[in-house]
Amino acid sequence: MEICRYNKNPILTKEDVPFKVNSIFNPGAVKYDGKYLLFCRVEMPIGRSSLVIAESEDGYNFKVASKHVLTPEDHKDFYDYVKWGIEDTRITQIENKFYLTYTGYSKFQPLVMLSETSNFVDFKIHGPISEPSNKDCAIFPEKINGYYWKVDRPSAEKRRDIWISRSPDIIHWGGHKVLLEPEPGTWETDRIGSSSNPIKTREGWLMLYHGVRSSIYKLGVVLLDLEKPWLVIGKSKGPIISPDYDYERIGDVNNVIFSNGWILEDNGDVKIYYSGADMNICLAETNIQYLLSLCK
Ligand code: M1P
Repeated sequence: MEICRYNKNPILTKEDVPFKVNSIFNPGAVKYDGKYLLFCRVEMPIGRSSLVIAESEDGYNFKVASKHVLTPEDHKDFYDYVKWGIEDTRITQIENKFYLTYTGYSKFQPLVMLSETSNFVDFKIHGPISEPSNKDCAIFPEKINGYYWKVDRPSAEKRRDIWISRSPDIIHWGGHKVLLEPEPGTWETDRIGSSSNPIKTREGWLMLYHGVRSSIYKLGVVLLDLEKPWLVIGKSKGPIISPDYDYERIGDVNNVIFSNGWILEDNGDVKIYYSGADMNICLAETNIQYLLSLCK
């Protein structure tokens, strides 16, 4: 199996949202209580984003909830950091809790927000876990060497690299290291960012990431050492999926494939939820063995 787009893509567009939005895109993904949940970003007519849940029994047919699950206004103590929107959630389950990292956007520029939930109804909002400018944060699904670990993408001057850091309590982070730099002169030369929370495999932590050249967003995959997750042990030689279809090429931002959620099934199949052109939600399917083979 290579990487197969679902033949009914896109699986969600703004017409599927029961209230007025500009677009629905960039969902975090998780399986909860036997159902597939997408934590979708909806850009409201005013141009600021909130989050809404779409739910499915089978991972293909989703129904969007009739109201938001999280809005900037819900972030009472942290409103100044999310006033212009909350965007692009990554969801990680650690034991019976789900941790959500997402971008808070405001006049202070993007930063990483953290919330937790155990039921997707009540949320404990912890607030920023980075300074600006930072985004594309994903937390590893278990402790390694006694620490929680995350990847993120700080922006400094002209640098856009993926960094890794660790925490004793998931709130306070340190030990920052550069994990991955864009490969000069290739499809990812301008910037990279982590796409998804890493998946544990026997061969290492598998992580999806996006790379950009000339504003064209594509996805790649990288393999990290199991015990020393700051070591890259393999990487796809090129993009694994690129914007080829109209629903990926034409939209609010042309030529974008962006993902921040994937789901590993018990049989090793992987559902990659992604967005085309910052406008819709699509699905591509593959499996772990194939993704690992790309990193050799
Ligand atoms: O327009 C494509 C994407 O651009 C940004 O991603 P990044 O800063 O990582 O390059 C994000 O704003 C993302 O929401 C958007 O889909």
